[in-house]
Amino acid sequence: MEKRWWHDSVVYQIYPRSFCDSNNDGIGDLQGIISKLDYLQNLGIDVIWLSPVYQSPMDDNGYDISDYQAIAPEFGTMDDMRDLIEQAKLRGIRIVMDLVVNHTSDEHPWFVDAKQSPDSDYRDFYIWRDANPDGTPPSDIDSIFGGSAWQWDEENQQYFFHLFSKRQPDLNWENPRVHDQVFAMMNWWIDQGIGGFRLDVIDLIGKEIDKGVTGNGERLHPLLHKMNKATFGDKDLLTVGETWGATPEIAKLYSDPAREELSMVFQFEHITLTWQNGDKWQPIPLDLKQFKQVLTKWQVELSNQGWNSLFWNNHDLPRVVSKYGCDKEYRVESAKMLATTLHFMKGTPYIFQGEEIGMTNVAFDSIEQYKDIETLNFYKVKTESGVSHEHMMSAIHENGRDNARTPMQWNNDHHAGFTNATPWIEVNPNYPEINVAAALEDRHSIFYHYKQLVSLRKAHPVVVYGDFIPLLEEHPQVFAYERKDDQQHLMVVSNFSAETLTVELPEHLRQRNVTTLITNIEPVTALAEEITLQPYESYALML
Ligand code: TEU
Ligand code: CA
Repeated sequence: MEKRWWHDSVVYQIYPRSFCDSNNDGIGDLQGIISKLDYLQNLGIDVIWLSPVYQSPMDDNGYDISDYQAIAPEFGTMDDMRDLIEQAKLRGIRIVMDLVVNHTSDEHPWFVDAKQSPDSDYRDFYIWRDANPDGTPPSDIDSIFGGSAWQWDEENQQYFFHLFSKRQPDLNWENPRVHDQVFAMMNWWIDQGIGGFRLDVIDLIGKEIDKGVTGNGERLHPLLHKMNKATFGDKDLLTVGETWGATPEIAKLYSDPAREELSMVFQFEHITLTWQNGDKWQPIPLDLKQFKQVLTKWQVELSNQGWNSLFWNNHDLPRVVSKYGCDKEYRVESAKMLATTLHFMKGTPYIFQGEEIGMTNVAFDSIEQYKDIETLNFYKVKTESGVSHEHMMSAIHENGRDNARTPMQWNNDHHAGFTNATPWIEVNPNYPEINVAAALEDRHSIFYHYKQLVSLRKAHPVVVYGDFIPLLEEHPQVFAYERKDDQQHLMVVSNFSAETLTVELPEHLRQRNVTTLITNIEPVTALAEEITLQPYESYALML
């Protein structure tokens, strides 16, 4: 496999609105991020994935863009953006921009113009269709945010198409003029010195509405190849596609370097295992055996072709320690265990802001305290269709996107040091205990565990390129695997339960002295026939 710079990199995702507020208006901003670059350098990360900071009416917190080449005033100015790129570079950190080109905001000048009349030059930048003879929408495709994907436009007497909110009209990627404009915009950003792109819901741009195709259409891969050739292809940039519907076969199409599409994709198969029938509002408990099967499949299938991205959470998902660990008495142990399990796999790891200090889900009492459009839309749709308020609140506590979006907890001052003003969304009340200042003072903190994981990846090529071999596959509570290359051999063992377990080791791992690379309890120096694991105990051993 040809080595690329992102293979041994670790990416840190920033959700700007919730990271750090420099001017006390209650909203995180670019200068706030700049003020925390030393903190990120200390953690050791190589790349920041910056969620959208472009000009936007903020219907979906910036995933609705009205000008791709301007910064939203609440986040700062283009000078601040240049400052961020430069200040990050001085610390060896590259900035990956979030590229949202499945749709724009309804305030984007293209859409404003398109709406003016059917003869607009930009009409075909979007997807317009007549109503059925009985007035109903042209098809029954649903919006991912609830309701129909078709919005009736009274003035135009036509429907337009939106897979997300009605303020996020989908671009028409069947129109080559859309390609030209988007590619020019991407090249402009590349010229600003960015490190790459995270491509929002990119599996949807090959859609063919009249055939009822949205995700993974036939047009998708040729389009991405075209984008690669027209923009980042020869620029040595990291590109990661958000692809909810990817299977390993599909992921190879995107990320096999020979095909010249993307560096890697985010796949969500392990995430949706705790959603009953794919419905996040019907959460079900984690089945660890299934979880291991899915992750193992991805590790094995992409071992020689393509590249994995590794993540437990992001700005759309609940906090990992609450979801797969224990956010109460074993918060510290289980957060470290989850980190070790992820960071020793093959692929590029992503840390979501606050994960490195073990931030947890939040459980607001009232729906009024929630800000996320998806949460609010579904609360309405579901309760109107008969789902109880109690059920929805508990599903929101479990899987709502605002779990990830409460402000970053910097210290135990008022509002967790995020702002001096009233924050746009309330701080998690556990900030006096869980915050960066406390983590930095405690050499056994989750923060230092992450820092060590980042540096172990750089110190040991086997972590980056070694083969992944699953271990104890049938065990319902232990996630274990080996990593191996010609020189080095690692074993990673994690107890995903709050029980003390004794586990028999396979023959080939018994009776040897070992070196512990990282642990959340005590170092291990030798292996006998079996091992005893404390609640959430986890370690990586060099054999
Ligand atoms: O997310 C795509 C997406 O499908 C999510 O909305 C997802 O289905 C849901 O939140 C799962 O819980 C991307 C962005 O990451 C998200 O923040 C945006 O809202 C969305 O696209 C639209 O741009
Ligand atoms: Ca601010």
